[in-house]
Amino acid sequence: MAEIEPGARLCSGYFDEAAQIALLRELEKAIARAPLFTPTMPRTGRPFSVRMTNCGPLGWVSDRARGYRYQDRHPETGEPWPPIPPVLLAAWEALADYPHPPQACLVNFYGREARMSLHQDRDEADFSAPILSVSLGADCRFRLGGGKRADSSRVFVLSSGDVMTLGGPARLRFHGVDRLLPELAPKLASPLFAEGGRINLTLRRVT
Ligand SMILES: O=C(O)CCC(=O)C(=O)O
Ligand SMILES: [Mn+2]
Repeated sequence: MAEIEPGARLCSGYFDEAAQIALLRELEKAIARAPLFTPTMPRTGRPFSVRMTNCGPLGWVSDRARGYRYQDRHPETGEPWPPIPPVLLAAWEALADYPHPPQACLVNFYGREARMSLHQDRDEADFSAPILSVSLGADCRFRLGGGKRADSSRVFVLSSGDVMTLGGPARLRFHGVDRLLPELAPKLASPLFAEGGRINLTLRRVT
């Protein structure tokens, strides 16, 4: 576990290949119940380049009419989100240093061209809990900025099995994904990665 910036910790290879494959099987089941959807930006209605779904009591969603928010139902099926896979709860317990379990697990699916622009995670009522983020699949260029959008930023490569936590002084730092890197490593066998891509799982306390 390396502290890459105050409050930002990177645990490279936290999940070994067997654990990554077990987690992927759980995600295949979760996505069968709660299909990936394409969120849209508040006001403009512009589609995100990532597709998303969630696990847990609450899920993060966004659309033109109602903007960024958490809700307890899938926006398209109207069903509750599937439970957070136990291996992710165990990772939270081991790494989050927080006395309560996560309430939301956002699942971001990045196709080869997807990216995520610089943003803060600030739709949660309580910033005392960290964000815990797990990478699966293709490597990406992850950008970590400062507390203001214009602050300088640094790029880190996140690889399959890596876990990053943003807590304390890093909890509200801007961050984003510039792009995926060409896949040199063998792909994880999963129908989800038939055309490559990356999955990011973000565990959060919400209320
Ligand atoms: O994909 C990532 O590594 C970051 C995802 C993220 O920042 C988010 O979902 O808020
Ligand atoms: Mn984020």
